[in-house]
Amino acid sequence: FEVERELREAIANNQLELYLQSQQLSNGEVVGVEVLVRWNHPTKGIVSPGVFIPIAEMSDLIVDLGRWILRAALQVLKHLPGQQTLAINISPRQFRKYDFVYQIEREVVKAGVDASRLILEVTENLLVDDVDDVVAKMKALQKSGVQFSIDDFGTGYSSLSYLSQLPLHELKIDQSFVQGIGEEEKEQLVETVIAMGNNLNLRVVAEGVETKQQVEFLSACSAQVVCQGYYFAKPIPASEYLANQSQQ
Ligand code: G
Ligand code: G
Ligand code: MN
Ligand code: NA
Repeated sequence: FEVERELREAIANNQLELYLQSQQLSNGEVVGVEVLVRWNHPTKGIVSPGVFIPIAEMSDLIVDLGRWILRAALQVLKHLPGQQTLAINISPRQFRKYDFVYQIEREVVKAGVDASRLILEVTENLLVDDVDDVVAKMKALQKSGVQFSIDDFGTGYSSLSYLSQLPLHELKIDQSFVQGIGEEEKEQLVETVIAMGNNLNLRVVAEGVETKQQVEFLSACSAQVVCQGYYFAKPIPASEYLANQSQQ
């Protein structure tokens, strides 16, 4: 696999770059960021993770890639102001590794960051099989303070009974629902997920927020809902994000 070889070189040659997208309350107050990785390919330019993550996931390459991202992201977390959180996407194959808990704990300790500001985003499909293993790992990491978020919530196959067994901190409403704001059925779904999240004491993040109308609908559902999307900010290189922060 040509791309796989190139991707190994990319890790070794620092061609991967972390981008950050801010997450804010509807009044604009920033509460955290999501890390979105990019590949600065020497000839192809910027390659999207939507292209290379699935390739990395076909082998244990995702484990090395995941470790690189985690290390780089924890260095970013050190420089985020106040109590802002930092969210990282975790691939199922990475999560499934027997030493996943140890890997995360070790890197957190090495970086010297407050684990409770680290959020690991997993998708519902991780919960489709071997739920016991998933629950055990999440509970172990929760003891260290690490938080968990369900990404793309509403698009997967997890059951509510499994979700209720998990030590979760956050739900991220999938952007397809947010972009449906304006249509009655989608609005009802968004409203229902926000109400459920509030009842379960979870932080609710709406993804893919692009318009003022969407922000107004979301904030009318709940003043605590966190918005992430182009309306507020695009993902930008972490170096740029941190430079902007220090100017404020
Ligand atoms: O940033 P978008 O920007 O294009 O991301 C595309 C997809 O890649 C999303 O599904 C996102 O969750 C995933 N992704 C982005 N960064 C990472 C990462 O660091 N690790 C993993 N596993 N997935 C990522
Ligand atoms: O799968 P995950 O939810 O981690 O990935 C989020 C994806 O959504 C990334 O590809 C990110 O670049 C993209 N994204 C972030 N904000 C917006 C937005 O406002 N609109 C759209 N269409 N995509 C967005
Ligand atoms: Mn995500
Ligand atoms: Na998502």
